[in-house]
Amino acid sequence: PASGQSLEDEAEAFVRQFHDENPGAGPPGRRLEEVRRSIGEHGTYAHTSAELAHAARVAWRNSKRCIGRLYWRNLVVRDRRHVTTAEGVYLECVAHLRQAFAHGRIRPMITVFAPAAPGRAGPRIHNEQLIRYAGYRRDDGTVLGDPRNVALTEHVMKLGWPGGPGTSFDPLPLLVETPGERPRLFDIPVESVHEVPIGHPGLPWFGELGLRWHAVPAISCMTLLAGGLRYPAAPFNGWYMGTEIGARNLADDDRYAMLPEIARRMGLSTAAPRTLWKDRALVELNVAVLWSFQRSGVTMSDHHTEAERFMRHLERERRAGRRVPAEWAWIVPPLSGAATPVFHRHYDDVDLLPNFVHR
Ligand code: HEM
Ligand code: NRG
Repeated sequence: PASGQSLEDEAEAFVRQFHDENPGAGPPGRRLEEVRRSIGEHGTYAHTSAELAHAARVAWRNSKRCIGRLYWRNLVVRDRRHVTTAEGVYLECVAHLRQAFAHGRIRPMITVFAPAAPGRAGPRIHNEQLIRYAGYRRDDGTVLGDPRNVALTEHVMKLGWPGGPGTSFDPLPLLVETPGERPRLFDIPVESVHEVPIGHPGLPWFGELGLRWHAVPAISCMTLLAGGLRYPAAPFNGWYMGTEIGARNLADDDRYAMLPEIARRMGLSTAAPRTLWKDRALVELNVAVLWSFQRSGVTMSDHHTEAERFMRHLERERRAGRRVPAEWAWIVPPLSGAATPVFHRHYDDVDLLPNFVHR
């Protein structure tokens, strides 16, 4: 159990919430009896598939760092609790990527594998996301690829990964651990890693930078907590908001750090901060990312649209009589924060269940 309550109490709160929010399911009495009996006899219980789907959607609704929650009811839930082998987990992750990509019309989706049970951990995916780019540390201390993933890259290479082709954008293999098996590595088929090459609508040289990014952000390092049960392998995805790539992944000093080169190519003086060369390079990089995803037919939202949607979400949830937990520092976009409505207010920073937590 997550909240410090007993399994029984968390299970009961969850079952009551499920029946409250799904009047079609009738009163909770019989289900509560059943769950109590199962916990008494086996030390655990199993969610019904309807409960599991509700748990995943509400966990998204309660994700206080996520600006994209307006569509929480539309989350597609793939119930794969019967899949327990590493190979099975890997194959289902590949299927998830294909179904979520959906030819570019990205669908928010979660695949839920077996929960942890008394005396048996569930399966686990060690990667932070299903698709991550390798970061190879060179002898001079610099990094080829994504510096964020140096530790994972070194780890999988120790486990036998021979390394990719040696570009700045080599997808890492999936590292899956199941109870009773050693962690195993699986290459994601190249045709399952959809990527967008980055160009710019008005700067012809931009494509020469060779930048690209994967289409689907699929977080695989968080545990789904619901009704006192833990689902350690429950990868989920939505679509990207442009700033995640344009103002962070490709821009941060400790990531791809592209701003100096972009500014140089734009002919800006990088001598003094007050010329705002970083800001001007950031804007063009973000224009490039948004334009490129659109050109490739891949769903992506901009931070103005996503902030507007989040304001609608706040209003809709208020009318439903629910609190909206949110963390200001994560909700406000990393570019033009105060030019979006989400900047100009306070949020309710509270932890509700079901939820996703870092391991
Ligand atoms: C965080 C956008 C879908 C759960 C975030 C962040 C953004 C975002 C911008 C902050 C990320 C960062 O700063 O690194 C979106 C958009 C979606 C979407 C545009 C489109 C539908 C989802 C879905 C789920 C989800 C489907 C779960 C079912 C989360 C969680 C975090 C998060 C748990 C916090 C991650 C962490 O602590 O590292 N989202 N999201 N989001 N989102 Fe969403
Ligand atoms: N910033 C991270 C992804 C974090 C989650 N963002 C989403 N989630 N859009 C990155 O890879 O840049 N989602 O489920 O859609």
